[in-house]
Amino acid sequence: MSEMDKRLIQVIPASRQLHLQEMEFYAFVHFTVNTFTDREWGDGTENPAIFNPVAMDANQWVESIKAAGMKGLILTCKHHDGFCLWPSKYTGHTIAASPYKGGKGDIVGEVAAACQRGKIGFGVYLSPWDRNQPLYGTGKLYDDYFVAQLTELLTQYGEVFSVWFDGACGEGPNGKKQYYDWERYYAAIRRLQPNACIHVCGPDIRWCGNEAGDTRESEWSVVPRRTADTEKVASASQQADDTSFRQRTIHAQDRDLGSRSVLQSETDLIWYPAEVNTSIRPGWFWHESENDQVRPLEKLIDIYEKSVGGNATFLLNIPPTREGLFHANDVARLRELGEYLRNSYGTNLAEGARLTASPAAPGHDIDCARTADDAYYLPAAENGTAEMILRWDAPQTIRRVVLMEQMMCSQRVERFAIDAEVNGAWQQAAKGTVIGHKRIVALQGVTTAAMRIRILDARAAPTLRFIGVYA
Ligand code: FUL
Repeated sequence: MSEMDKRLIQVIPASRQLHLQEMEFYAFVHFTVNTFTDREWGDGTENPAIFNPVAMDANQWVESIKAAGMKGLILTCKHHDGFCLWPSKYTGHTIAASPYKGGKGDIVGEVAAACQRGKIGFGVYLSPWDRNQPLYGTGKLYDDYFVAQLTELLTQYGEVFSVWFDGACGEGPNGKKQYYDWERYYAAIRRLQPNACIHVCGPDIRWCGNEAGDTRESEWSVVPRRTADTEKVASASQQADDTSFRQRTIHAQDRDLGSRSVLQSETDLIWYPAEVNTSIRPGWFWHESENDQVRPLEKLIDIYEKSVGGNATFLLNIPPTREGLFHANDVARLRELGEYLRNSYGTNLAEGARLTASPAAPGHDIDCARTADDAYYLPAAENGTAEMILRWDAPQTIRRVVLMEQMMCSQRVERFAIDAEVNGAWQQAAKGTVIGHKRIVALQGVTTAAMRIRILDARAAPTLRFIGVYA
């Protein structure tokens, strides 16, 4: 094994990161005064009296989310407008000042309880940028305020799997900018919810670099530490005005974050996997005019297969209406997506196949790759290659192949190919670069009685935790 390979495979995920990667697909819910003003960004001057979701039902959200196969929900507890969906003690600009439940409501509490009942994860989005809070731009005083609110969210609502820190950032109500004490925020989260991942402007999960749902062909989880640093750049967002600026993760838009050539000269490497965040509609918030613009099923399948199946997690936003319900069009689309996923990935043809492979290291034979538990196949040779062959008694028509590495051994595979046996000879049916947590390979309905997977380049010996083959 080369010195470089040895160095690269030392970088492995923390258990909170592993857990999030296993969740794969989870929901974003954008809800605030904007839902009632028909805007995407509020300016902080909204009257709380406008907020009154009369048919609010967090259980309906959770049921729809689960029907789509999602494993968690991240709620915008406070967006840039500063309005709090829980009765924070530290500001009057909250749900307690709204007519909702006569000022006695707590939507964060309702959603957290619905997630617990539905046995899915609950996560919080708390916008550092607060356009209502007079302390914004004062430095430590605003940091005190922000940490106090974080503390409320992380101590009053049970286990939290995610704290999502947005990069959008501008001036507060006094025209001042705030420079956030990120390290202090991170320390509070680690102390109060050590299992929560801190996303985007945070050290655990990186932004994929766009909001359209695109994934790179090669999403690397081992990247230079500087990739996690933030910088301030002018916002490209439509809503931005001249004074807005955006705090973004440096290099978030670079094409190649972690190939061997990028990492060669880097000495400080971290585990920092990608998350793909996008909305089921054009906007993040609900707008009546977008009821007929719910994304087509085919588009959502494509994003799912490229993100979850491209070593990223998929965070899909569904905005509730003014009533406090997911709209019927979104509910229907989520159900269709769940049905597609269950039908497509329900029966693994690899289960009935004879499976052989290059000689294995002791305790890691190829049968370990039959189920997605922690056991994994590991070839004895450390030269970065391996071959696996599946044979069936009768030809099978194959549309999808799913491969998973064992992330506890780092991300190793750099290049692979899949072949089908046609008239007694191997023909290449697909090729790819990284596998990581999961790679979904689409084949155009290849009919064959034998399939071969070749790992062509890997850091040290590749690991294979799971092989799935689907009609
Ligand atoms: C952006 C925000 O400005 C949008 O409103 C939305 O919350 C999105 C997820 O992140 O930076």
